Amino acid sequence: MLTSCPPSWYLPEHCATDETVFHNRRRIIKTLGLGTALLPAAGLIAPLARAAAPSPSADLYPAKRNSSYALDRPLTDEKHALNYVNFYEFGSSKDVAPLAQSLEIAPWQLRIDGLVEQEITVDAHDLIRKMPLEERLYRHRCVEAWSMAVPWSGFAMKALLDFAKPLSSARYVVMETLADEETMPGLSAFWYPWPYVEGLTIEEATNELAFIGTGIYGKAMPKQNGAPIRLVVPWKYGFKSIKSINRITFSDQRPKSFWEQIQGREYGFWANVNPEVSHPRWSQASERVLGTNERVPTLLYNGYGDQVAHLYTGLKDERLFM
Ligand SMILES: Nc1nc2c(c(=O)[nH]1)N[C@H]1C(S)=C(S)[C@@H](COP(=O)(O)O)O[C@H]1N2
Ligand SMILES: [Mo]
Repeated sequence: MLTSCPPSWYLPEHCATDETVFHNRRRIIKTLGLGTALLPAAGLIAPLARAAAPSPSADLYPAKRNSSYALDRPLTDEKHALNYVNFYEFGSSKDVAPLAQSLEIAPWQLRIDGLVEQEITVDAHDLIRKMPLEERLYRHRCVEAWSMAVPWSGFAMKALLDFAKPLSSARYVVMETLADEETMPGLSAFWYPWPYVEGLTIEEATNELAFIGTGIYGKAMPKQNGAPIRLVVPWKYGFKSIKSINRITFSDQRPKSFWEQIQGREYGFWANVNPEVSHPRWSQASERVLGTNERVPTLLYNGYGDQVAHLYTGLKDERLFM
């Protein structure tokens, strides 16, 4: 999306506060000094050992396929979906799958707080075991104009809301990714507003398509794809589908998402797919299919208009498509 250098044309809002300047100094020292020297060891040796440990919920897969979610195109070859990833916590290249093996996914504390009947911290693997797991085939469209079609395992996000019991005053679900400097080398890019944050309205989160991904290709979620739990919202650009969630907050305030904080002119809250609304720097009319590199036309709401278009009828003044 952006390069790994601090964009000279933009000062992220969070860099303007004194407190952040203080934290950033620590990170600069880490980045320039010892941190860099240790990267080969921390980035390659320890992760290999951790990668060997299977997920504690690995026995739950494959989950039964829900045939209501079928596709008009072939599935993407697994090797592409698992090795061409966006996960900025591990770096800004697409090749971070080996680095992501340093993520420690068990135990995984998931905090549920804000406007809920009772705030709670649960272990993600215990939660997954209680949820109605199924497999769905979904299209995925990255804002960078590449796409894939993959079999996700997981459960309807509605089931998570039923578990969390938000108050009627809650209007948004705000999700955060773990931000751990020890295991996530991408966090040394101090100019990004960590932790990664995303949000949906309650209406979006309870729409039947909104899915919590816990696996892919009939197996527990690989670390690089957002283990142990991530969001999957296929009618929106891929950056909305936040990985490795460790906090879910119910709020009456609309959150400012990670990419919106970095460059609000290019990335907004709604981010619904629309081939007719260009990104300020490129067209969204077509997409490159991972694996074949074929170019195919992009579809409004990524082809899911029947299920979701009604969510936006009263919101004509909003920037729905970026
Ligand atoms: N925490 C976090 N979540 C994230 C990202 C990220 O960098 N960090 N990248 C997003 C983007 S841009 C895309 S396209 C998808 C990619 O998911 P995949 O690697 O499983 O295909 O994850 C999204 N979720
Ligand atoms: Mo993306």
